[in-house]
Amino acid sequence: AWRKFSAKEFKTTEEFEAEVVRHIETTLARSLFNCDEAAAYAGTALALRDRLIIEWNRTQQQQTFADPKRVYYLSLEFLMGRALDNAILNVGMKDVAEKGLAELGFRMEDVISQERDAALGNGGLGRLAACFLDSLATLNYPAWGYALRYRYGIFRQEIVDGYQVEVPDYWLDFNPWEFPRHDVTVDIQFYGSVRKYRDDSGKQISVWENGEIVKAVAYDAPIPGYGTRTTNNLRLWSSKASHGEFDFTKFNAGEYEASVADQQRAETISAVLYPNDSLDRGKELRLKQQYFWCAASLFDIVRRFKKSKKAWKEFPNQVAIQLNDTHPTLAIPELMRILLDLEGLEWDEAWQITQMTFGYTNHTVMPEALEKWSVPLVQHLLPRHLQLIYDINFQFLQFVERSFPKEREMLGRVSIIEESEPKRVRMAYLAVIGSHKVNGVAELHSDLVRTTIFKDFVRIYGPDKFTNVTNGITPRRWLHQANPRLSALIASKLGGHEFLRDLNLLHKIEAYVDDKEFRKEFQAIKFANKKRLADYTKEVQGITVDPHSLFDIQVKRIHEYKRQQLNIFGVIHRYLELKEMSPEDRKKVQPRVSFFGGKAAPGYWMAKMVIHLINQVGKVVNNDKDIGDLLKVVFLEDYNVSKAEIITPASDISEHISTAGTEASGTSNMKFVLNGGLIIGTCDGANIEITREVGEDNIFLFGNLSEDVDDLRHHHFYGDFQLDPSLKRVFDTIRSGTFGDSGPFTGLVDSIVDHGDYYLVSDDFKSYIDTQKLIDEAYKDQDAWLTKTITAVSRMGFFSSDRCIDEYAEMIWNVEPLPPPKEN
Ligand code: 26W
Repeated sequence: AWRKFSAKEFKTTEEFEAEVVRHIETTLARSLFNCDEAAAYAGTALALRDRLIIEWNRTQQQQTFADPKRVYYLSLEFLMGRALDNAILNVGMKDVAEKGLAELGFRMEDVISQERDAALGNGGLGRLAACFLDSLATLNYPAWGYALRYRYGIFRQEIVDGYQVEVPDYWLDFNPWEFPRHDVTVDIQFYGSVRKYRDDSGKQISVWENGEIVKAVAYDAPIPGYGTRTTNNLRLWSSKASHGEFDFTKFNAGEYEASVADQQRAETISAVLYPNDSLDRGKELRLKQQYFWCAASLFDIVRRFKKSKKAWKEFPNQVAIQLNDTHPTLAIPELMRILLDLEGLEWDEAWQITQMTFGYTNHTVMPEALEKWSVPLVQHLLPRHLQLIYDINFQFLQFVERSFPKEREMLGRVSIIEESEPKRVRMAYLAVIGSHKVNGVAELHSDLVRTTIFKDFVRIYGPDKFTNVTNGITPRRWLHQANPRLSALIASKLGGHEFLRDLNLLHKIEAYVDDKEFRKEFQAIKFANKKRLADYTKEVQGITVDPHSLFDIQVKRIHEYKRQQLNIFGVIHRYLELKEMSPEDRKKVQPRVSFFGGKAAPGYWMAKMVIHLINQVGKVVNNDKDIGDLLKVVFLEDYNVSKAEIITPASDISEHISTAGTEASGTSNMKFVLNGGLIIGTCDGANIEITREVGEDNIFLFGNLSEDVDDLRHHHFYGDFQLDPSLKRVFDTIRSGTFGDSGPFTGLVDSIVDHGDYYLVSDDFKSYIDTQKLIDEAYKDQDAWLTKTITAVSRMGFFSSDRCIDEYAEMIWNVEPLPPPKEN
């Protein structure tokens, strides 16, 4: 029914084509005679954009008039990927565009692939934020995303001689999806000092002055919902020198260079996305980014609130701000600064408003990822905020002291200020203290949040402040767009695409698990998707793989805790077994392709050596004539969102094998199962809930449990550590030079043999390779395998990010949807 909304749609193919042509000729000033795919992309994007803008403006107007409570999602990362395909889908004109482009002589797929990814994120956290925006718009929640407009997104990865090389990602050359708002700017202050005085009534006033000013300029991007006219806004801030082009006083004084240098320094703030996703490095520029973005966003939010002329106590009824990890935690003291210093509220009222406004999502319990800013650095850059943080801490510790008078040691443990040298601000504690709800992202993770890092805070605030919202993924991108043929098959059985808005409807396809025709098509789709990845692998990596093989895929950031090393050691083990098999036995072997993909943080040596090892093993195995198609190893270069859309639908098995208790949730696990692949995984993150939903028979779990990890680690040091014998053989092979110079791999091997095997690779190795054997056997029974995959897909409804967003809305934000008016 929603298709009749006229503003979003072209009525005819001709109308669409005319608009594409008009944009190519006039907006781009290009002749149709040399119209290449890049021009076709630009014309299509611009034509579509015109339709989007109408609904975008309408939505914003409606929200302004209705003035409902809004959600503001503060995330330093939004890993959006490409916009065109999604816009075409959400505007509801896939068929028109496909036909129109064909008539103009283009294949839609080729045109779509002209677009560069908007890669403003590292991995899971950034992609989650992108899925959330899609769901927020689809469910008609009045919501804004706030982030930075990085000139360089996550680096492009090239593999040279088997090593990762980072190449800058300058992505803004042509970006039709952003709209500069040169009239929406905010002055942001850094450095300076705080002057205190008493006003006539004797009230203490703090003035932050004599700082350096940098301008924040807003760039907006439309976020269309699926099957609705709601089009929300993603606002990205760009930094600029406060005096415009350059400083005229300096210029006139003959200091031309200095004036340009000032400008460049200001623009550096939003220049580049930090490529670390699990290590806090405490760099000043990163703190600058965080404050710049928080201050600009809060100013914007407060400005919008003040337009409604409501009393300050109404602020939490109008505004919900979600902190995506601790990166935006400075928003808490910044709101306090606005309320106290600029608006003149009293402490208690300001604090109550602040706490009621914020919610904090934690995405990791690993200590090295928890942000702690050095006190001298904060003092220097944000003197007023440091005072406020100390004031917040003082009030909080008083409260703790009153509540637990007999537990003095607790005060030091929970203090926002860590008494180290130098002292550091524990941002996670500040986030907990300044929010009314704290959530983890999968059940196990939320339990760990409650029992480990925030244990004391559960006692202080009571258990209700801490909750769980299990992550989800948008079925629009991760089913319909990535796997159109599977989406069509499901739609053909369910009588339409409603399941894309209500993913629980998928359970109805379980009724077709024995349906011959359905099974045939389901299997054919999987094969076609594997064929597509095989073609891609040939084209890009130059490696030939047989799509009849079992496709085993692990794509995610490279990290020791995610244990790609376990996977590649397993591959080496498999290779050694194959080598010693008789020709007879080899005939019975299930051929397999092991795909890897993912970026290593540029400074993360160990992760880079894992990439190198994978490539070296690939070189040897793939050229071993003796082994042929029995085993191939592929490292897919530069894994990103648009590549994930090709890779995800092509797995038979995907690997989610983190050390138990370390992967907060994982979200690609959900994507792979939704696309008809099974999982090999540990009892970690959302794997546990996936098991609960799809059933134990439809997933391959292995390895030690989270509750045993501490004891195992202890044992490595104080007990007698026995290296798994098969793993020892793998290490001997590496050391012997089978995969080239073993020097680069010393650290990898030593971390397990000599340095305590923190990630329990040895402890889990046997269980891992045994489970891989089970998988080989299970895969040979193609009928039973197919039954498992279909069953699993039908039970994945829970993992829609729509469910997830509804939970946030109800439990944390207390916001209601604002549906678009009926078309008159
Ligand atoms: C300070 C450096 C830094 C930067 C980013 C530390 C930590 C992060 C993120 C929290 C890392 C991240 O992406 N975490 C992932 O979040 C996903 C969404 O909730 C989860 O599915 C993943 O399990 C978790 O690793």
